[in-house]
Amino acid sequence: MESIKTYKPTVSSVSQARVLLIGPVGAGKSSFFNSINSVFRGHVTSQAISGSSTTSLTTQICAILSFRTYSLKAGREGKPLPIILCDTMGLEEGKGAGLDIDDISSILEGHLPNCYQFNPSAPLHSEVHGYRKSPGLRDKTHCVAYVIDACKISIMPAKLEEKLDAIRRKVNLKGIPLLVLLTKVDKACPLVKEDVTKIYASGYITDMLQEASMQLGVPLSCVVPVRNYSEELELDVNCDILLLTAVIQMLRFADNYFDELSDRLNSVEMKE
Ligand SMILES: Nc1nc2c(ncn2[C@@H]2O[C@H](COP(=O)(O)OP(=O)(O)O)[C@@H](O)[C@H]2O)c(=O)[nH]1
Ligand SMILES: [Mg+2]
Repeated sequence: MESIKTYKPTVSSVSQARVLLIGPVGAGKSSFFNSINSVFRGHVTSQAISGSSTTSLTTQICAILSFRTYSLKAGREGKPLPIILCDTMGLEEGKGAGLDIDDISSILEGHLPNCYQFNPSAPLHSEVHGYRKSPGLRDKTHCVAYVIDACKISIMPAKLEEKLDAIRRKVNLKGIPLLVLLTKVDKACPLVKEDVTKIYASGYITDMLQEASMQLGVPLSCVVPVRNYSEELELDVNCDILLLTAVIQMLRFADNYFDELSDRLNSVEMKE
């Protein structure tokens, strides 16, 4: 917690690392934000609406607030944490459903205002209220996290896989680091459900991490298992450890982005 609180991006114009969460409805994006918020609050909270059924009212409400940024604080009256989590509306399989590649691009580039509502029948254009025409480095995405349900990794629809593949290529081109949050590890393995410290001893989980790495085209070291707070009322230090490890990984990846950026700038200057 301390190393997260004291993290500072290496670029002076940026005070917070901006991490974009992308994944299908129900994967645990809102729950991840809630869980991190809970760890720093010291008790379980649920600011972001999270829902269980894809047709439930809560999910519909979530979809209305289809893009929003969440800031986190170190405790109830604490200072803002140097990380911002951006939550997107679910990524649906079909074309024309959910976020499309161009919307993702606008988010990555920092054009979208907070709480932007996507309209599937009218594409995003630069005249929408709050659209940032020339976003700064602080508005851009510094790290992308795919949020994927561990139980669904082996039954991922081909359309969704294609979409994630296309986004990965775009994200790679922009030099933005990508990691995968594998959620619901408790549901995926009874051993882990009982005792989350068994996570790296579980054969199931090892297989799932490997499968996620292969299917999504990211190195195994970029797949991070987490167990979000979902039904429980009390914090558990072992869940906290996984959650905080994921955040630290995000911050290290954001650092890679900033380093890469200054390298690119230097080589441009050298050419000139
Ligand atoms: N058991 C378990 N349930 C989870 C976990 N993460 C999320 N959930 C549940 O999965 C459902 C969907 O989560 P939500 O955060 O709304 O998904 P989103 O659509 O990606 O924002 C909710 O009922 C959560 O309580 C997890 O790690 N373990
Ligand atoms: Mg959500």
